[in-house]
Parts: sequence; structure tokens; C-alpha cells
Amino acid sequence: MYRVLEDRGLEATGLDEGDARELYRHMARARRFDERALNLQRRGWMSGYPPFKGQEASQVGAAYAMAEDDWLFPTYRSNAMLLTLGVAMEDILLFRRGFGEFHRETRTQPIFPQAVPIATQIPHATGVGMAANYVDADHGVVCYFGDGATSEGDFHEGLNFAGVFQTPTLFFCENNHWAISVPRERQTASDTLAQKAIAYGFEGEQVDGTDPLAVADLVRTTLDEVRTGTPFMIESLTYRHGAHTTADDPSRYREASNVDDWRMLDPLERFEGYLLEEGIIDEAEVTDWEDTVNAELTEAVNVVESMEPPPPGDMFDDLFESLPTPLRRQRDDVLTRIERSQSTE
Ligand SMILES: Cc1ncc(C[n+]2csc(CCOP(=O)(O)OP(=O)(O)O)c2C)c(N)n1
Repeated sequence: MYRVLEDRGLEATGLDEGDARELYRHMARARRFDERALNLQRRGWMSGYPPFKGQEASQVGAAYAMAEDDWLFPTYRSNAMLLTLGVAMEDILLFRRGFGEFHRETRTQPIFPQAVPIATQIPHATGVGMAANYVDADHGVVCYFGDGATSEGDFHEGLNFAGVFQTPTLFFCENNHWAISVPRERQTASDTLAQKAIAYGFEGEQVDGTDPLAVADLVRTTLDEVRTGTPFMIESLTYRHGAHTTADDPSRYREASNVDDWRMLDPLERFEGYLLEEGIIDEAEVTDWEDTVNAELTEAVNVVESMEPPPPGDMFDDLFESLPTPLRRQRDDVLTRIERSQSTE
């Protein structure tokens, strides 16, 4: 497993102090976002939220290492990646309040919609890699998924075709050890998830997902290879510190922790400690950054609150060129019911 923190340190990587500082800023910003989003959900501000606490180093490290034209296939869990790639906080919050994704379009990165059906994005990511080969494009494709996704047929089909067609796809599996209430050891009898790549004809490697330097360094160097048409799989080892979503109560199926080692470390505290000790950041910078992020969050929440809810019919837009009959009926039914309820108010 690749790790550099508290071991060989920054010097062992192709990153410099500027990168380390940026990684820290993205992580601290993502953490504050996650905390605020949870609080907002508890106030009834949005119906549900999937927290990513414990996974910041892994997600920020991977996103930070991507080039501007690399494609990302995210899931509901990977909001720290979206934030790092320039998706505005208010965009993510708006989505959770029922607006279309990327409502305000602040990003330039090609990012697919978040996959909620598990693993469905994996064949898509392979397909975009095949398309890149057809048109001789030189971008890479990063496909994010969780440990649970490796039990789906789509995972095997996607990796199989990636191997056969040598697609420029990096399969980035974030093993947070839980798929809702199913622990990693009930997911597969394989020693590692990374080794599954070998069966499809390419390499896989494990990385300490609580070490942002290791993740960013590994993703950057593997993406250089991947873009030349060599698929690769990374298993990033993290731990889901919180609930699966705000609709979940993890105390029903797990003790405070089922692992008792480095995976339980708080990646933000760990990295902050390292950077302070190395003199790469100082306490004043930590506090200043926290103030900046809090102001950004307050502004994002204000923007979202100032927007009228989207018309309910919107959810049927942008699905098909022309809406199939069953969906057209559903849309008409929704709109008629709303009209009726408004006229009886
Ligand atoms: C095809 C499909 N089956 C079942 C579900 C219900 N479901 C939602 S999240 C989840 C667990 C996914 O775990 P993992 O892939 O490890 O990702 P994580 O939530 O830990 O990020 C399941 C089974 C779903 N969304 N899609």
C-alpha cells in the first residue's frame, strides 16, 4: 500500500509545498461544507445528505491530481471531489434541494451526473474511454465508486471491456469499509479490491486514503499512464466516519468502529498536524482559511435560500429528446394534482 505521510514525506512525491498547502485548503473547505450540509439537513433544509467525513484526503487528493480535461464519473458520495474540481458549493446544495445538477455551471471540468444506482457509471466511464480512443482524444477518465460497487455486474463488465479495449480509464475505488450496513469482508473474499484489476488484464494498487499526498501523487502518476491507453485501478482505503446518509443509523449495525488502526485517523487532523510540524502552514493560516470558508458557506446558503423552488415539472426535462408515454402521463398527473391542490387552497 502506497503511503508517504509520517514516513518519507513530501520529498518522496512529485508534489511541492504549494501543492501540499492547496490540498490542505481543499480538505478543510470540504470538511466545513460537509458539516454545514449535515446541520442544514437536520434543520429540514434538504431531505437527505450523504456525508463524506473521513474521506476528504482520498477525494481531494484524487480530484486535485486530475487535469482540466479529464472526465469524472462521480457518485452521491464524492462531493469533496466536485468541490475540488470547481463545482460551486451552492450548486451542490441546490441539487440537494431539488434543482437540476450543475444549475449554475461554474465548472469547466467534464463531470457526469452523480450516479445513485450503484456501479452504473462504471460501464459509462469505460465507454467514454472507448470514445476517446476512437477520436484520438488524449484526456483520461476517472471513475469513482465505493467498495459495494465491486459486487455489481456493471463493475465486472466495465473493467472487462476497459482491459479488452485498453481504455484510458482510472477506476478509483474508495473503500470506506461499509456499503450501508454490509461490511467490506462480506462484499468479497478477495484479499484486496485492487487485485481484481489483474483478472481484467491491468494493474491495481492500494493507497492510504487518509494520506492526501500519497493519493494525489499516485493518481497523478497513474493518470499519465492511463491517458496513453492503459487502464488502472486504485483502491483507496478510508473509513466512513458518519452515517451512510442522514436516513441511516449506523449504531444499528456497527460498533463505534470495526477497525482499530490508521484507517480511523481523521485525515484532516493528521495532515494539518504534519503541515504545522513541517512549517508548511502556520496556525494563523489555519484560522484565516476557516474564516474564508465560513464566509463562502454563508454566502452559498444565502444564494440558495434566495432562489424560488424549481417548478415540479422540471424533473421530467432533459431525460429524453421526446418524453415516452408513461413518463408523459406521470408528468401530466403531477401537474394536474398540483393545479388542483392550488385551486382548493
Ligand atoms: C443498483 C443499486 N442497488 C442498490 C442500491 C441501494 N444502495 C444505495 S447506496 C448502497 C451502498 C453502496 O455502497 P458503496 O458502493 O460501498 O458506496 P458508499 O455508499 O459507501 O459510498 C446501496 C446498496 C442502489 N442505490 N443501487
